[in-house]
Amino acid sequence: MRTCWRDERRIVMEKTVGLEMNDTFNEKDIPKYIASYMFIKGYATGKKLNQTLLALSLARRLHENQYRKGEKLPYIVHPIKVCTTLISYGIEEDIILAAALLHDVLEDCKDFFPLGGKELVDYYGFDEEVLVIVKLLTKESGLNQHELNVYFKAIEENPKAALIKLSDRLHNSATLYTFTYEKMKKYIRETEDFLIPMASYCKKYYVQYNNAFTILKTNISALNMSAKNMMEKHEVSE
Ligand SMILES: [Mn+2]
Repeated sequence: MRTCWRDERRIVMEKTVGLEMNDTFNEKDIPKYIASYMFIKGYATGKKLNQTLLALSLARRLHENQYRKGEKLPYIVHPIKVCTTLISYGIEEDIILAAALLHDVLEDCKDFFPLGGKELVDYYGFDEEVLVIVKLLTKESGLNQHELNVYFKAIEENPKAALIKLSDRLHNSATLYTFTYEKMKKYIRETEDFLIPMASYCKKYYVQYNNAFTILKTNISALNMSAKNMMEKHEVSE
């Protein structure tokens, strides 16, 4: 009998990083993400987005038992949100949606990637471009201003990475209340200095994604503005 594409991947996956396809998932977490998980699964199945389907199940396994800081939500809600936001803004490219689902795995699941991410291509069969995008999005901690600038500029030169970065920022900006005061302030500043200019640049130069960049820019700007106003009020009343 012919083994199908997904069975082959499954065998490869079990052999390499010790992830078992029949692993059980934390029962209490499942209701918190399953609806949007199934939405992506249905959407990707209907459109035959194989990289996205593979990314969806891999991201779920890799982020299992990780939680969003300050929120009691399983971490996978975040990459899922970043992906569904892009779908709702009209993005339907397999590579982009797959990379959106995997955008935090090299940063947050290092133990599974002793080769630094090559595993995504060599073992899991992702397109080289998915790896390129995920690597662009992976940020070392403790970067200085110059390094940050280099990091954001490199993303800006790749419209697919930029779409994911901005969708990521939109979700994080919407959940800023989980941050400490200092971190919130830094984040708002960073959004102003790097992300909003990035959105303006991309909107102008990547016409094929103009619609998505326009909505991202509008929404991020609005959230950032209201967070900033709130913080200023707080400072005045101190
Ligand atoms: Mn993220």
